[in-house]
Amino acid sequence: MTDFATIDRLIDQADNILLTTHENPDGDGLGCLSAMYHYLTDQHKECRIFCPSPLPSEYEFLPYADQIIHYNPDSHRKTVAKSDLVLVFDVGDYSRLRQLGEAVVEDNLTTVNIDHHVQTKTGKFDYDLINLESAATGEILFDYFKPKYDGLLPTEIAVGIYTAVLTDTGSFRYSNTNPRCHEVAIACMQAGIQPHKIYQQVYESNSVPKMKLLGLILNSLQFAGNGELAWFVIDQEMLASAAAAKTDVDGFTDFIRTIRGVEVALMLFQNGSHTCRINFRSKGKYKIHGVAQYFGGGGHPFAAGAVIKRPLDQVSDTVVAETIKAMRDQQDG
Ligand SMILES: [Mn+2]
Repeated sequence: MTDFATIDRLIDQADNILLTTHENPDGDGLGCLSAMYHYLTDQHKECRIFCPSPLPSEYEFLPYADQIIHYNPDSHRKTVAKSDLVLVFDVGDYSRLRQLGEAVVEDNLTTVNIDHHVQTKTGKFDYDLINLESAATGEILFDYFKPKYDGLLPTEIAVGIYTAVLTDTGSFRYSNTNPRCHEVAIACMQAGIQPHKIYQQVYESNSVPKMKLLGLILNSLQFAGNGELAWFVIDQEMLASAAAAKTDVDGFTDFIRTIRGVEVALMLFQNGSHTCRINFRSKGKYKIHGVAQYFGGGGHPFAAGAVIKRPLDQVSDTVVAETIKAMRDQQDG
């Protein structure tokens, strides 16, 4: 396990620093990218941000959002090769860096992973700074930046850090919310952020197609395990009939979990003809990262997911059955 002093040294020695986070990025990973970009350019470092997925529109408000580039090997491969340090945020599973991760391995670049997930495969990064107690990777970055700015963060950094903690705690509501999250929020407010504006950008910018897709989901919602499991399928037909985008599915699993009596919500999303994405959210009675790991994914005890490289109709029954089984095993145990 590495420490902040080591990260300082690595940054000090580097001239071209690459920043990235996982595919289907969330507010935590993106907030960290934004905050770190500010810090590094402040330190007069050459810095680039490449992401394995496009930037979701609700995060376009982040400082330096225009610098968050969707990685494309054809145009960006040479820039990766020129980097001498890669800072990775919020990645518990190296494969979630997709082609960018492959390029980094090919070029034998020095990698640092700053994260709060259980690591599905260890030893993939040169340096790991993991704190499983942190509600968000942004909370770890807050601790990193705080002494550098004598406690008063630049507003640009505070926006990213606050967004990270806000989104990973579901607006300070999930079971991972701890006193530190609120300390971070206080410090970010003292730094001049406007929480209501960030909230509106992140949570009140749903598109009409996204809401139409939600309607289709609600109409086809299924229950199992004495009503404790609510699960739903999103196939390409539903996506097309709502005119929704792939990124529109984010957040639905959290919403379905809000139903009274539901302990676990499960999404089965056909995100290609031969792949599907599954998402688990638990209220806290059942841990669901084990079943996510069973399908090759990972995450946190109460929020996890996986990508399965098989057609949806071949996996849906198995995923539902394994989820029910995992819940039942925990009842017995
Ligand atoms: Mn996170």
